[in-house]
Amino acid sequence: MRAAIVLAAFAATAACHTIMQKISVNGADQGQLKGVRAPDSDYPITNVNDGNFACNTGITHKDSNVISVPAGARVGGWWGHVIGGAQGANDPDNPIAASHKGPIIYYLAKVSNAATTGTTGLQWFKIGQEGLNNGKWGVDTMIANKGWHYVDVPSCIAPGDYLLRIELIALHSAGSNAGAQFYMECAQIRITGSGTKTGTNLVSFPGAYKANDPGILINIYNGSGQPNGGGKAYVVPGPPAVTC
Ligand SMILES: *[C@@H]1O[C@H](CO)[C@@H](O)[C@H](O)[C@H]1NC(C)=O
Ligand SMILES: [Cu+2]
Repeated sequence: MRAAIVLAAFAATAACHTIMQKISVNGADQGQLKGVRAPDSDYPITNVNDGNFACNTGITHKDSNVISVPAGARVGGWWGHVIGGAQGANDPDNPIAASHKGPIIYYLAKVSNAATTGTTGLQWFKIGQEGLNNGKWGVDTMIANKGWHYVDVPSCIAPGDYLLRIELIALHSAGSNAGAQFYMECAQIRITGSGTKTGTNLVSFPGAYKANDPGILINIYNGSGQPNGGGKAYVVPGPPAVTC
């Protein structure tokens, strides 16, 4: 009960959110907001049926860059509390408030032109994720890496244009309906190589998630208030990731 009251206070302050705003490819920083579609607002979406659940709402940062990504490359996403990173000096909530435990998940959708494509009606497939391992969440890894988190693009992905959907889910208030916070941004990429796959287990956004999925409607705290999934395995939302 006590934990619930503390959590409600966290949710009410609402000043501790995040935005994914740049990409790296095999360690090479692609530049702030280059090839990335991002909003100015760091607020999450909390309705899994939101029409803009694919690539977020209120997109104000969008250019025509398409980032070249060799199949098999390690791609990084970089989060900041606000656009640019920290909000003022010694911002304890940059890249995100440490309370915001949850997974980081990566999807691709094949498109004909990554710079110009819309985001409705796309078919997405998962390429990677970090949920909860030994008490450590994907978000914990991202904070420890100063805002960076990585995925290896499977080597079998066919060349061509894709949107890369990078999603962070904060579960600190997810014990009640619509309490999970979804932070997603999309990057415009062009995969090179000789792969042949354009995805399996395709899903739509919105559509792929239900409000009561076990990884979305979940009390992550154990009886001592530790955010360790209550000692149970955490089921990352969405379909299985593609395998080569
Ligand atoms: C909650 O988890 C922590 C470890 O993360 C453990 O030390 C503690 O005993 C657990 N509490 C309960 C009530 O299970
Ligand atoms: Cu927040």
